Amino acid sequence: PIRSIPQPPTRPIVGNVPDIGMETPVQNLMKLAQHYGPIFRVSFPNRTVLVVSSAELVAEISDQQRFDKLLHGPLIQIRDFAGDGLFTAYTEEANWSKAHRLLMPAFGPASMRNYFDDMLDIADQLFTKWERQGPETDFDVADNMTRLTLDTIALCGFGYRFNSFYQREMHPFVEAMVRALAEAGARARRLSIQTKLMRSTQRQYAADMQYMHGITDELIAKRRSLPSNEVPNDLLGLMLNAKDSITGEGLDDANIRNQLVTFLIAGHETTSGLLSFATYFLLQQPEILQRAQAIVDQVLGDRLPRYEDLAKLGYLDQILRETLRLWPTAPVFGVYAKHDTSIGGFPVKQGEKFLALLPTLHRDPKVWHNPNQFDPDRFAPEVREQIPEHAWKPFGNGQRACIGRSFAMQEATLVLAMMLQRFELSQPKPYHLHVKETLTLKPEGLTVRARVHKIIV
Ligand code: MNH
Repeated sequence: PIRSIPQPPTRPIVGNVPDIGMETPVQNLMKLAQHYGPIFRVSFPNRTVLVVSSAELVAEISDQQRFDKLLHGPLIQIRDFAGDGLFTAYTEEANWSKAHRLLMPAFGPASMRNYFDDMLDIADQLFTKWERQGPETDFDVADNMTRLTLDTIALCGFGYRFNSFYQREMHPFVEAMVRALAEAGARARRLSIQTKLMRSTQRQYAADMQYMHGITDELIAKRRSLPSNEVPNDLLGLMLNAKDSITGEGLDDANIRNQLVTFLIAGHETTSGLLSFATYFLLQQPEILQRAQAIVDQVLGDRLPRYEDLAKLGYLDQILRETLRLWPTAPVFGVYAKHDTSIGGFPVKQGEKFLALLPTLHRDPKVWHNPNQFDPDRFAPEVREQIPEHAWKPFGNGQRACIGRSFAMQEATLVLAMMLQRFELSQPKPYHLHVKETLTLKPEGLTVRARVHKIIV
């Protein structure tokens, strides 16, 4: 018998938009998935999508023979400022495969080793500030981690210092980006007539896009002014100079600008959230915090971390993976059916759109025992092979998966290690988790105090 795919009751014109809401769409979808199960339909004014959240069904839509990346509503809007950059390019756009081939070397093992000193430089700025401000200061975790990850991608990728730790306010790039991302998300849920009537919102959106483009132009100009013997061989160097092995072409100027906006955004938002949620879980579970700190003390002693130490900090890697299981900071990815097919016994038409809802996938009770419990031992090396291939997908799928995965994990492991090496962390006041959504997720309002554990020079 053909079952039909469930859908929450719809209203005229707006469909299910009221069920999804504006502030916390992902958390609302998680609640709907509790109620409607591992596949359900939601309707927007101009489209409908199937929300999929069991390991079994996500394994099916991860089959690249039958499904390809979908630019879901907000991603189409983000093309306004990220254009055909890697993240928002269509797979069949020539610039996707060209940039993918050309930029891959910047994320290979040799490059990762190269980034280490710059990552250390920025993390040291953060923790020197914590030392100087002292044990009575309440630090806003997400704010501090955002300054850190933004400065890190700009320095490693483009040799540029935002110097966020030397300013009171967050760098204006972040403000412009957060507002533009929020507006892109909101546009995807509004009727276009609504947006047309919002004149001041439109002006702000245009100004924010112009500001971000201005920053990228500055990065390029600064690089072009360097004497040739000082030009680093980094991400920006590849963008400006490398030639694609297949077409023989380089990236054009418009595409370079799009890649710069893309990497400034994709290269910091999600890693910042990961570090913030990891701090949240460590404060929640002091036994895990202590076990991690003991390992850090043993591996690092009283000296600065070195690249070779990272491989010995596997328990921190487990903590980060478990954090990404419960709160994957890029919480959804989309695919569409390349031709007529079926999943889970439901017929599927060519072009049908799907969203993989990762926080619910990552709590599938058929895969995860006691799924809401934070337990890094799930990712212990002896047991992690037993996790089904498509049950944990915080970095997306297949050829369109995250290109920055090892960059993010290296940065987050190093920062966590340095934080635990230098400080005893504590929570100034009880904190009730409040997950803020911009497109990515962050624990809003989480604060921490840091008493010196070891002084590292
Ligand atoms: Mn990242 C794609 C998650 C860090 C640059 N990233 C993706 C996707 C997910 C993702 C999920 C796939 C999205 C989709 O299918 O629509 N990324 C993360 C997470 C972290 C992260 C959870 C940190 C934790 N990402 C980074 C970092 C960089 C980066 C750091 C850059 C330095 N990510 C990208 C780019 C893409 C991407 C670029 C698009 C890749 C492509 O489609 O070719």
